Amino acid sequence: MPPPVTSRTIIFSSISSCWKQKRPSIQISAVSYRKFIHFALDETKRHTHLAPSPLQERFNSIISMDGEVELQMTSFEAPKIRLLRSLSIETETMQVLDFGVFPKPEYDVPIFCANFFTSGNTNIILLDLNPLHDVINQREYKEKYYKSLMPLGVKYAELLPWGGKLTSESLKFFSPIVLWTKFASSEYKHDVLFSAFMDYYKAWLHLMEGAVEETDPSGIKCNREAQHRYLTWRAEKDPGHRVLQKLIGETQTKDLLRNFLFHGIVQLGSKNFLDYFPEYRCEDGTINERRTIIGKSFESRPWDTRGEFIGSFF
Ligand code: BLA
Repeated sequence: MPPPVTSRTIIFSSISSCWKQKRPSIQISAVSYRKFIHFALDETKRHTHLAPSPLQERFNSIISMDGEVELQMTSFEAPKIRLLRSLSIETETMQVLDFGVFPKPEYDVPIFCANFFTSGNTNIILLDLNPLHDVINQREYKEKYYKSLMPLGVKYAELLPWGGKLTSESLKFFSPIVLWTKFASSEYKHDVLFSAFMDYYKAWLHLMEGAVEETDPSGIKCNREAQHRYLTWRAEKDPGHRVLQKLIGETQTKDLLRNFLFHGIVQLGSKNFLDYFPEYRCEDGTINERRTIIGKSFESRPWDTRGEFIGSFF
């Protein structure tokens, strides 16, 4: 019989040496992010009409090169949503969720972003409503979407404290309510993460529901380019690349990144990575493989509780 579905299940190992010592070793079975995806899909369906994405046919399941790991993919679209997609990996030792929702260019709402990497006892977590436009210098955009969400962000930033220094360039893709955290697995932390995910997703759906369609072609162009720049950044520099490459090799990883996870790179614009991020250009014209040119920084949370940016880019 399968074990009951809880975020953690305690298994008493039957390894004989443990029993001999009358001290069963306690193993914590792997966390699962499956319920996160179920919640998001159910909740989305309560607000809008989800239709399968044309990408679903080609991106459904990939088996790793060693035949041991399955990467599972799901994708949908909706009247205001260009692409809702998830990638999940669940093995005994590693659990990954990359869940993202990208609005159509007619809407300037943020991009929903949940990236969870769990390996053994370690959890590397990024949860945010990634802003489409600059929230460090553009007060209007920041206030439009994040002012009312600050109490939510402050609550969870206390429960899931800042994860320490990170690629400085990434910060411009984050909002004042970003949750960037690392923690050792515990039932409590995973429950908090699930609550945060549910609350952030409901908040995002609410923004989406209230979003008014942009009709001015220059406004649509601006949204499209901002999303294209975001996709271009992530398809090139996302920290998960190395793990994916190890599992499925370079060619399949590139295909997965460009045509599924960050689909839109080809469709939404024609600029390339170096057009957007020229500081990564090497002398021979190639892209610098380092993830950061500036270096890692932001030891502590660079946003205050009112959503003011208090960090510095030097
Ligand atoms: C680490 N993932 C990180 C870090 C961030 C993110 C900020 C800290 C390292 C750093 O400084 O960059 C996540 N960064 C993001 C996100 C954005 C960004 C979401 O700029 C969006 C704009 N992570 C995944 C997936 C895997 C994964 C799918 O999302 C694996 C398949 C792994 N992330 C992963 C690993 C690390 C990490 C292994 C630690 C190793 C490292 O720092 O390189």
